[in-house]
Amino acid sequence: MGVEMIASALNGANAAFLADQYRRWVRDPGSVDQSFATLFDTLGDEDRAILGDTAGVTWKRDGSGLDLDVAFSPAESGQAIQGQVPQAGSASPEALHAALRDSLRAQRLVAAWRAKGHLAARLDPLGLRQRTPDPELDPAWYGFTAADLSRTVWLGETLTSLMGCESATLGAVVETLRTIYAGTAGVEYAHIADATRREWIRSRVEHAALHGWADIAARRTILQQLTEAEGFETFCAKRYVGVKRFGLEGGEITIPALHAIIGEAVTAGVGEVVIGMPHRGRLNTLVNIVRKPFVAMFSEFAGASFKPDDVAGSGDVKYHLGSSTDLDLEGHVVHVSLQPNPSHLEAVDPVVAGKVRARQDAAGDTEARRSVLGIVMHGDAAFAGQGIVYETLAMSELSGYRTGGTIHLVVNNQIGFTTNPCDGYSGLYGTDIARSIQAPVFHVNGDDAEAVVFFARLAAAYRQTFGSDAVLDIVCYRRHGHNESDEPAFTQPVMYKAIRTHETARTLYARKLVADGVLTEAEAQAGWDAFQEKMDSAYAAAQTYKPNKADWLEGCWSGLRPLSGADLADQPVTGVPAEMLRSVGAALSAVPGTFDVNPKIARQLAAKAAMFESGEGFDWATGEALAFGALLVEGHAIRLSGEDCKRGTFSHRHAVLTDQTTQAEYTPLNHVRDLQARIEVHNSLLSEFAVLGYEYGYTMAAPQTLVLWEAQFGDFANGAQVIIDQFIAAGETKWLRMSGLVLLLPHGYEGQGPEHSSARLERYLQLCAEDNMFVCNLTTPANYFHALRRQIVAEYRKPLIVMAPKSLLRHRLATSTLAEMGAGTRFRPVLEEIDPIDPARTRRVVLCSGKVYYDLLAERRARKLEDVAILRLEQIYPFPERDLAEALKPYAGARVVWCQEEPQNMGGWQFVDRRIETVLRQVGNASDWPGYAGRMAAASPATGSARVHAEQQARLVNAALGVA
Ligand SMILES: Cc1ncc(C[n+]2csc(CCOP(=O)(O)OP(=O)(O)O)c2C)c(N)n1
Ligand SMILES: [Mg+2]
Repeated sequence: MGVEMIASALNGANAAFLADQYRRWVRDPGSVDQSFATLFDTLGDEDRAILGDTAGVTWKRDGSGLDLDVAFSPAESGQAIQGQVPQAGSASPEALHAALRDSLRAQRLVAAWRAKGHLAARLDPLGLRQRTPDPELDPAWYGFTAADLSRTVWLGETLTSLMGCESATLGAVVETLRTIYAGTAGVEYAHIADATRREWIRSRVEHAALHGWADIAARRTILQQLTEAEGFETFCAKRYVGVKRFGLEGGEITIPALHAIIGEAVTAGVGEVVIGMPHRGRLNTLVNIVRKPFVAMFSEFAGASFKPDDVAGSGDVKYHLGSSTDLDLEGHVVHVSLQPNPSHLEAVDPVVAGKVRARQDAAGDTEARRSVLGIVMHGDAAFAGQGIVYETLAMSELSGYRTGGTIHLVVNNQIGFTTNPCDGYSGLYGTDIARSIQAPVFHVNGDDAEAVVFFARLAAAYRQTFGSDAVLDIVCYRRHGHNESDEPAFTQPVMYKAIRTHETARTLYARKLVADGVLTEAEAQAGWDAFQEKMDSAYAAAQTYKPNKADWLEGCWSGLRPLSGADLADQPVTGVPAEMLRSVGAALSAVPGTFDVNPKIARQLAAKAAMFESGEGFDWATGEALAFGALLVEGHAIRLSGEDCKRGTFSHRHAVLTDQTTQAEYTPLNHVRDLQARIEVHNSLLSEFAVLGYEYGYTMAAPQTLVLWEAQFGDFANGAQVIIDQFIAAGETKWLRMSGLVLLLPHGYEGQGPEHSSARLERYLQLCAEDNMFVCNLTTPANYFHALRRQIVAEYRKPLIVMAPKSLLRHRLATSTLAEMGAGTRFRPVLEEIDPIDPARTRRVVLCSGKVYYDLLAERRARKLEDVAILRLEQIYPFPERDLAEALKPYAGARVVWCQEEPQNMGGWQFVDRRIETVLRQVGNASDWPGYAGRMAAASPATGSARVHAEQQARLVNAALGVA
């Protein structure tokens, strides 16, 4: 309709003239004749958009001047036809109508190619995967016939940016589009809503010649990097036949791509790069990118450890280990590290992001966040299948978690173990999830080395420009089986038939360079031989090589040391002078006069002030705030993140207050005194796996910051089980990487049903050995205060798992005094009887942990029992054997009973029973083993019925106290 109207309304004008009028009208509606103004006013959105594009009124050059932005030179295209813009009135209305229709249709065609051209790209080096041609990329879809291809169409600015002219034959336009968008790279960027970003990509992709950019030096460098990548794999295959290394063969171009990303980023100011990656090609990356010495690598191949013998630790297989180095890239020094990781694919993604964030914070780069770059490599199957990929992507732009963009490099070998892509994901590409965060995705054929390097640099430049994630999907193949002893032809016979005759990326590239006269065949061969010789000598040296130091307590970790047995014998002093606590208290109970505080919060602030006046009645939240405040005053930053943790799930924390008029936020703890560290509290996205992984990653690079993750309810942490099992519990012994991360896991049986009762204490206890972490089920704010401070005051770092309270947050008895946190005080792993119970007359000792203590205490007081003592085990691991023995000694004649709320197969019982037994023997107690009072073994942690809960709870309390 619009098209017809324009054509007839013009009556003798032409498309170019029309576009010019439109351009003027957009700038100033009064500058054109009223009839045009009326016409343009009545245009529909789509026609207006097309006309706008044609007239070039929406297209803005951003002129950022990156050298990737190779200036377009029309001479290069060879197909461009300089269009003649006919003058108004020089053609018949019919001809003008036809020309205009051509223009508008061709516009749609161009738009389709920009959005969907990647579907026609030749991405598979094996040429096996063919997509059905997309009709929207065919001129016929728009009504053009084969005869129309030779007709000149006028496309104005649209074509200038593509071909350097305003008109060209339709055939030439299609050819140009095909060359750019359907060559060896497919660019997905049309989904990006921000036009500036789209234009940034479009202009670079359309203007830059993918293959013209590399000079001789650059081409020789790419060949050298391919030689090193392939040379290393070849050498390992020859020397270590059948040894598992998850070789990179078929995807060697990954190494030049990594070099390119790092090089581009460093030129743009990046000083540090943190890499995470899976098994595939890890050894290659270690030696060729992170510069792990070949000699160290080959000594590990020979079975030697990665660490000196006098450093404890169980170690890990070599394709999980990390390493780091300082590289000097043409005068720019960059620190590059590769994170260790477990087999669990993609679990390292958020860990890398968290570590990057910590390094940025340490550098004071808290706004732009460009100084430290995270690169995460992925297998194609894992990227498509693992939910943690999405969770990590989803965090990337959030204020508490952003890192200025991560570069994702997918080593897309078109297979996952034995699984074909058609069974690996739904949708178009295995990378489709990245579109959900507006990330551009560059798919590149791994056999086109220069295209891969071009897009690697483009991804890095995009990240540096916009501070957002970008994805480089290198489509390659896996030359051998999943690992070195696997037979791929069982399941992929056709693919492997093609692979057997497919030449390596290095061979292809070397031949190309020889053909282009960049170097001679002899030179290429000499490069290969030189590298093999280098490895031969490293191999020889490896036979006697011994690592002389472990790399774990350097840089920001210096000053810390591994935990020793003596550390557990005596708790460090974690109390602080009362004046310091009071100064924190003053900040906690006040808001600026201009702040419109919620009236209920105002009452809470007054209650806090009263605590400090009396020195008594400190509740849980205040104990926590005091621990935080004292650390901040001492110069330690704090980072707390989790779902709704600013306020606190149970509305108890209010670490960040909200102005009732302006919604402005105020964090009292950041106002204790002028020179203090800062606390950051972040409400996280609704994820456990990624957020816990992220905070763990943060602790990797911030040993002097107290980092806490809080679960909404404790058992939601099981969504993050991989981080707990593979990183938190075992990271130190496997990789020599300490973490002081704190997990706050709300726990306690209060009738709220199966999922809101238990934080699955038993799971953590099962993971405890070799003093790998603290597991506490605390009952007093003071002990919580000390446990938190111990995380930083100690000279080592250990994760701390806290079964955190719910009802105890407001329990009248679950309070502490200021004196219990004062100078000289410390954490108390066992709390003894608080009532005047005479040990000599005590018939029964109930040993318990956590909230059930208060149920027992209340019942004993109600029944006025005077021969039952109640002791609390505040720290369950490391098991405080000596403290427990001290506490039990006075009750030699009493029966000892373990009481827990959890079912018998859960909670602490199965972990503590034998340990208590040992202590009973030590102190010569009358009972040889502890009795059990708790819920019966159960499949589900708790009943859904509040009534049944109450009955069970009363029964177990009575059983513990030995009453009916
Ligand atoms: C979370 C997880 N599940 C399963 C595995 C077992 N596994 C190891 S490699 C692999 C296939 C990975 O395929 P892809 O991601 O494409 O990487 P590629 O080996 O092809 O490089 C599988 C299933 C694993 N390591 N981690
Ligand atoms: Mg794969």
